Amino acid sequence: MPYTYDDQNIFAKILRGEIPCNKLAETEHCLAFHDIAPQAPQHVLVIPKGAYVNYDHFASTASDAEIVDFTRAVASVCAQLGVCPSEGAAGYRLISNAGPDGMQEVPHLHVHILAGTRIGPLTV
Ligand code: D5M
Repeated sequence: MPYTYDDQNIFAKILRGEIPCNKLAETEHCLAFHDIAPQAPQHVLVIPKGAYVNYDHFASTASDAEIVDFTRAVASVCAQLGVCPSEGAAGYRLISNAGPDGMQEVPHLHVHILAGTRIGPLTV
């Protein structure tokens, strides 16, 4: 089934500047902003600027430059938040929900960065 992207989703509106966000960082291909309903003391979303529904859409169709930029942007935001174990901090969790089973609400690829507390075990 081909990927269909709804350009009326809320993150597309943020990218077009139609609604505000609490921006943390921006790169050529990505935007990072604070989640509006934080689930941890630090809860940031990183999104590509391109029109990708989810991770598998992005990984199969984005350019290498976009993929590298996105991967590094996530790590850079973790560093900015001061949560990287490689720098002696206590760590973080990355989550990217996809589709109904993943309980994805916003159909634009995003990675959640959750940190600032001991995140519980993964459960289903
Ligand atoms: O998560 C979608 C996430 O997007 C959820 O944690 C709330 C967040 N959200 C929704 N609207 C906004 C705005 N306007 N700013 C910031 N964060 C927002 P999902 O993985 O799709 O379930």
